[in-house]
Amino acid sequence: MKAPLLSIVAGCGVWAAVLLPGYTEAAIATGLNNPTAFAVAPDGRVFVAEQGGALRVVSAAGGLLSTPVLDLAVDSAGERGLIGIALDPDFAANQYVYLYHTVPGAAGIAPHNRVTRYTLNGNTVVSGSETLVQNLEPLGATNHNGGALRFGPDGKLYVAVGENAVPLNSQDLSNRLGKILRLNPDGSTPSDNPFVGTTGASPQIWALGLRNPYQFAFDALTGRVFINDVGSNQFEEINVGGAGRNYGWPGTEGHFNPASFPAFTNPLHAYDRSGGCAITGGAFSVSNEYFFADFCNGTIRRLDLSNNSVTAFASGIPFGLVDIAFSETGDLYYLFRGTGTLVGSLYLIDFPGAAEEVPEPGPAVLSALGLAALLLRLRRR
Ligand SMILES: [Ca+2]
Repeated sequence: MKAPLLSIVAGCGVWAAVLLPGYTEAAIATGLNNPTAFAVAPDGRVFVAEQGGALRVVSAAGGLLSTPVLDLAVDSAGERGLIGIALDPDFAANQYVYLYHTVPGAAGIAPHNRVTRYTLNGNTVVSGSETLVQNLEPLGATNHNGGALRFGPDGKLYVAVGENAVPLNSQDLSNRLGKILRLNPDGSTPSDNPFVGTTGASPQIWALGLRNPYQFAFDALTGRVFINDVGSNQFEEINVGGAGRNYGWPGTEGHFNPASFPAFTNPLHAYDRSGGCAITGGAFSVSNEYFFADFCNGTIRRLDLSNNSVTAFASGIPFGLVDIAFSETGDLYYLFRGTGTLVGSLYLIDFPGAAEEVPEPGPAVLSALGLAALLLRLRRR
């Protein structure tokens, strides 16, 4: 990262993550109030969702803008609230941002999660641009909402939905709880979804058998998708996404004998409570690795996808690590929710060496324009 260009927040070095030799970190923004998720724009801005409903902007130069883009009225009880964000693959042109948020209950209406699209104009929202994408099921419990939104390389909007603390929802195709949904960006259902035509099934379902898929990530280089499913009292899972796959909750948790559960797909990696308590953010590097974070023990680890071995990458981050993603320059952001006297913050871990000159492609695919820019940039070196 080009450190001199960044406005590093002074006086907030309240912890120092333990990093591998050669790696350094810096606070890019502090003062966030219970942040839950973030998205990196092609221009280097970072949009951060706060649970209470505000969408905040971290400028490309670093530093949190004082005025939110918008401030939604949400139900933020328990794990509800503004808990997911995605930028349109064509964000630079259309300025579309998609948010996953809990609509408060009202007379005759139970609280429920909703995906809404807004159009931005700079760091403000275009008045009247609010567009409903999808309303989800009425909620009972306040926990297990999922919330992550991602665009796939197919241009579809994938939505992670928790089982709302009713485990049997995850195996029930008649509702969308405990599933990954696949939608057209306008909320309509793609005709090639796996359960289109299955009697009694919601055609929006793409994968099932998940408990609380808080975050998931697409690999921009290969198109594969990994789903991080928060476990109950046994294992945190990284599952390889696939149309129609069933990841087994609540029948199984963690690895199992396939002969016993032939309908289920084993996780690629699972770890027990000695390795943390809740898997949160995941991000693919350009080097065939998958980085993943744990909420409770403040670690970011990396899964080497050439041999599925896991090694430590960062530790010593306080309780409350909620999301990670690579910057456009191939460095790694992590989002800390805040706990006690420690305020919510966005940090950036600088990757040394040549890797920092290789941009991590955007959330969907490396566009022709992006490829041209990359080639131009490499040529200039
Ligand atoms: Ca599972």
